[in-house]
Amino acid sequence: MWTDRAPGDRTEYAENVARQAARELLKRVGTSGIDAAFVMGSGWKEAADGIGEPYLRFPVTELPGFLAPTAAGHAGEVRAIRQGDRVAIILAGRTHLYEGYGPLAVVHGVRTAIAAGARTIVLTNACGSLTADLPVGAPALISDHINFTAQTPLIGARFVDLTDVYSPQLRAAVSAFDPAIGEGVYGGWFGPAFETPAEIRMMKSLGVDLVGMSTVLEAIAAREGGAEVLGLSLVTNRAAGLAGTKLSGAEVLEVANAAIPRLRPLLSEVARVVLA
Ligand code: 8IG
Repeated sequence: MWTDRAPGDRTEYAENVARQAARELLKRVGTSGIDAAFVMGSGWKEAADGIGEPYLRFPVTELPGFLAPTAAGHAGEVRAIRQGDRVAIILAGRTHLYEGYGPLAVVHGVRTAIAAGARTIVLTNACGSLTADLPVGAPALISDHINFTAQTPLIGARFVDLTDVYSPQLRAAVSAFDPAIGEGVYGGWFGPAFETPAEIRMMKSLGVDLVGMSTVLEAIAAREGGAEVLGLSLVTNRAAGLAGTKLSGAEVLEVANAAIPRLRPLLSEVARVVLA
């Protein structure tokens, strides 16, 4: 449904599907609106209970426009948590560009959350690191991004300011809670192949610190929708050519599991801040 639309009407079409999904979401959540959404990337799902105990969970494919995720470690589940009279949803799993459904499918979760009222979008991911300052196993704040995908979720004359894509206030709150947390520029890569060592050298020279295959389009869609964005990465590998070894999916999940004890309290604090 996301790839067969004529140019020109596609963003409006996507917003309509998001409004339908939001209506269905709110029926189930049982409130007139939600306050925040957490998108859980690889490695973060297991730490998501730090956000709170869900009072509701269901397969994301039960909402209009959502696709069954194909990437390993992505369950494709919607959860809802309450904190006082605030509500957040957790999207455990996301659609990636490399799955081939296009940028509108990639940002549908973000658009749905915003159509349901979310003013804060927390985007998490697993990524590679280009710098020893952001070591394997550690979480990092995304300070800014470079979009290498040559894709955009915005079709039409939608000129969105991207000066502070990743909220300085939310970053400051996380840094105050975890002063040791690092911060870096995230390079968004189409995938699914990792970069070549030459591509990593190119990125390094352009100021990239972290590299992954998600987040950038969702952040753009969130800013267009007027929401604040927090970007959290978990470094699971050194980028291609920087370690002596090749990149493997198993290694990623292993590192992610070991990081759970550090990610869980971080997510608790983020939930406390964004649902205050
Ligand atoms: I996990 O090194 C993970 N995702 N593009 N490069 C890119 N995506 C990634 C990497 C990486 N590690």
